[in-house]
Amino acid sequence: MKLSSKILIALALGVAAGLILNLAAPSIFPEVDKFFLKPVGTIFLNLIKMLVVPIVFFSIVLGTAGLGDPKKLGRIGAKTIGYFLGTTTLAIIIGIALALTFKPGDVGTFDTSGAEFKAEEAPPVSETLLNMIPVNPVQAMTEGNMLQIIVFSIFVGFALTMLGSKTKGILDLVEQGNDIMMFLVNLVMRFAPYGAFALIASAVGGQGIPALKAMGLYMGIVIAALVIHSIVTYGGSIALFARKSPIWFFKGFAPAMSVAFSTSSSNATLPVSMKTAQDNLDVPEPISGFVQPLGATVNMDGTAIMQGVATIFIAQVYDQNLTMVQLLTVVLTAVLASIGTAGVPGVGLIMLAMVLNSVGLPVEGIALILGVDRLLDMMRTAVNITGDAACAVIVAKTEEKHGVIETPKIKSAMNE
Ligand code: DAS
Repeated sequence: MKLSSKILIALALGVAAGLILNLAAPSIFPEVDKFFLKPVGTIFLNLIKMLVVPIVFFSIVLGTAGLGDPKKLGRIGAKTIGYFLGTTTLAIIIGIALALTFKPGDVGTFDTSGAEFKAEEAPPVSETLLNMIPVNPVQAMTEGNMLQIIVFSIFVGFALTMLGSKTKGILDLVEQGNDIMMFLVNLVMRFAPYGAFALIASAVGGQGIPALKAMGLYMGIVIAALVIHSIVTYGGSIALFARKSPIWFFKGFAPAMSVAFSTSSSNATLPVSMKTAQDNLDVPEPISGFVQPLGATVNMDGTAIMQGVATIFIAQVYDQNLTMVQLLTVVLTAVLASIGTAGVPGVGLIMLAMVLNSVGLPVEGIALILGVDRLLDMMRTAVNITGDAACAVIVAKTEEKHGVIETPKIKSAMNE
């Protein structure tokens, strides 16, 4: 049986186990969670997180060097950033439109008296963009500063391109380093079904059922917007610009989406996202290695959708009608806020505080949606990485006429 099928079955069993524990045996859930689910889930998470920094470095150096001349790098960079900004803007507009239509904050009564939320200070976007140049690349790697690692890797890859045969040995070394990392991804992925089961069972088992009921409409709107955006924006752009079948795309990328769903982390899923795009979606390594790490950090359409719906929901709960200018500010702030915040669990809420601040809405309103955010984070993370993969497929297809270098694919255990 294919690995992706095993992961999907593990997810289904995990949801069932979580619900049974939550509804039939809530008293034993904490023990089961503490001594089994959390440890298994954490082992899986740490195994793939272990690969993130080296795989981002090797793949972007290889990607940038593999693209050859700087003109091609510039063209691919422009296409990538253009697709990211366009789809994120579309995502948040879909979220806002649905929330304004179905008014989740107007139905039912929400107790805002005890609402408090300590917003972690997210750096202003201008500071993030200024700091993307690493003063100390090694420190950037030890700290896992994704944007700085990406920028440094692009410089190294560019240097390898310009130095050509003089640094052929280094390029071979980087290529071998990338092969090692991709082999380790395959190895770690054999553990994925167990990790996925434990992570989803822990999330569902610990979910307050009353919170799910109270926030049903809010959750329904976010999920509807995620589905609409995935089908219309990603499916539509794959069909239009890559001339490929959306079903082929979603089926091929399913293994990565299931890992993103389990881990709620674009960053942690990155090794799997790249391997899946290269193995199943015909994306050459140089393009996958350039587009997907960048996307995992600066492209978060699923998060933008949550922010659009949550902002309107909180405005409605606090009876604040947002003007068109304020709505446009929300769109701009959410798009900018997603740049620089790495894809880790819960980052969407930190960025939401920035968006609410930008239109003078009370940040403590986030406390209202906190109870259901864990489950929504799983879904929006799967959408975040799917947008990156859609971009990679489209860039790869539109670059074919320029003759992008194909690199040998490593036989993947995922397809066995
Ligand atoms: N969990 C984040 C990610 O990894 C998304 C979010 O928090 O909104 O993409």
